[in-house]
Amino acid sequence: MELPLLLQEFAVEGRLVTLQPLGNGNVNDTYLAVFRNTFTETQLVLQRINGKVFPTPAAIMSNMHKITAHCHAKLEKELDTADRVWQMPRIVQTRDGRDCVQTDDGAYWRVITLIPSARAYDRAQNAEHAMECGAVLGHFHHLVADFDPTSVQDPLPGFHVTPGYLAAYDATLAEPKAAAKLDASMEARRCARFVENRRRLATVFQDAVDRGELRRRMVHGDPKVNNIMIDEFTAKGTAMIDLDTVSAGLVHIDFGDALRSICNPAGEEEQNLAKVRFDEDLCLAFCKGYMAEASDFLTDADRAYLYDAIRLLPFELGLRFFQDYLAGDVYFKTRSPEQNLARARVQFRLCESIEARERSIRSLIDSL
Ligand code: GN1
Ligand code: MG
Repeated sequence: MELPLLLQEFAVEGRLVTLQPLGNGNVNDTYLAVFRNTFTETQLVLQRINGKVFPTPAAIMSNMHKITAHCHAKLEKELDTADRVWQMPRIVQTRDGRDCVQTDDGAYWRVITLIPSARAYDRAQNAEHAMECGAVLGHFHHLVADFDPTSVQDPLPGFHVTPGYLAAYDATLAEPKAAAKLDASMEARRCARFVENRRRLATVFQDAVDRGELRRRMVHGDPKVNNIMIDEFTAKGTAMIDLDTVSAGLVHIDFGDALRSICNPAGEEEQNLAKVRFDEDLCLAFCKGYMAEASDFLTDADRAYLYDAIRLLPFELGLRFFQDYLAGDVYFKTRSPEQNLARARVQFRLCESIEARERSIRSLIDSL
C-alpha cells in the first residue's frame, strides 16, 4: 500500500505535506510525516515494525499502550513540581480506534507523536549532553518504577540474554557458509578470538539473579544515545523514545547499554578503531545526571555489578553484530556488506578500552 494512503487510516487532521525517512534506527523503518491545515502543523512518526525482529508486533503495541498510559498520567500529575516538562511519545490511533494497521503483506505500521523541537544525537556531544542523557534515563526509571511488570508481554524473547547470543553464535559458526566467511577474513578471525577469550563473561548476570543478588524491574532495554531526545531550546533532556523493548529486566542492562553508547564519542559506525575509547568524563557526567533523578534506585548490590554491566554490554552488542555478520546480515539493517563486522570491531574495541580502565571505572562508581 502507498504510504500516504496508509496514513489516511490514522486519525490525523490536515493535509500531508511531506513524508521522509527519519533517524538511523537499526531495526524498524521510520518516517517523518508532516500534516498541515490553515493554522496548525502536526509532525508525526510513521513506523513499520520489523516483523523479523519482533515476533509479535501486536504485543509490542499493547505493551506500548499500557506503558505510555501509565507514564503520561504520572507526568501530568508531577508536572507542577517538575523542573522541566518531561515528554513521552503518544500512540496516534486509527480512525476506528486501533493502535496499528496491518497491511496485506503482513507488515505492522503505527503512528506516534514526534517530540517537537527536540533532537537525538548519534554521539555524545559533550559532558553536559551526557549528563542530560543520564537525567533522562533516571527519570524514565522513575516513571516506570511503579508499573506492574507482569502486565506486559515479553517483547523480544532472548533480548539481552548474553548466553543465548553466544549459543546463537556457536550455531551460526557450525554452518559451512559462516565458517567460510570467518576463514576468509583476518578481522573476523580476530573477533572470534576476542569472543573465545571472554566466554565466561556471558553468564555474570544470570548467575547474580540465580543467587538472588539482583532483582528485576522495569527497564527501557535500548537506551542508546540516539533514543534520548534533547530539547533544542533548553538543551535539557526531555524524552526517552523507542519504547518497543520496555519490559522487566535488570537496571544494569540499561546502564551498560547507555554507557557503551554515550562514553564512546566516536560512535557505533566509526571506521578508525584508534578513535574508539571509553571516555570516563562522559561516564561520570552521565552517572551524575542519572543519580540526580534516581539515586535511590541503586542498591549496594546493584552498584557492585555496575562495572560488569559496563564491560558486558559492548561485548554482548559486538557479539550480536558479529553473529549477524556471519549469518548474512539478517537482523540489523546494513548499507554495506562489511558493516556488521565493522560495528562488531568497534564494540569489541570499546570493551577492551573498558577492561584497560577497570580500576579507574570501579573507583568512579564507588564515588557515586
Ligand atoms: C538496535 O533500533 P535501534 O537502532 O534503536 C537494537 C539495540 C542495539 C542497537 C545498536 C530491538 O536499536 O539492541 O543496541 O540497535 N534494538 C533491538 O545500535 O535489537
Ligand atoms: Mg532507536
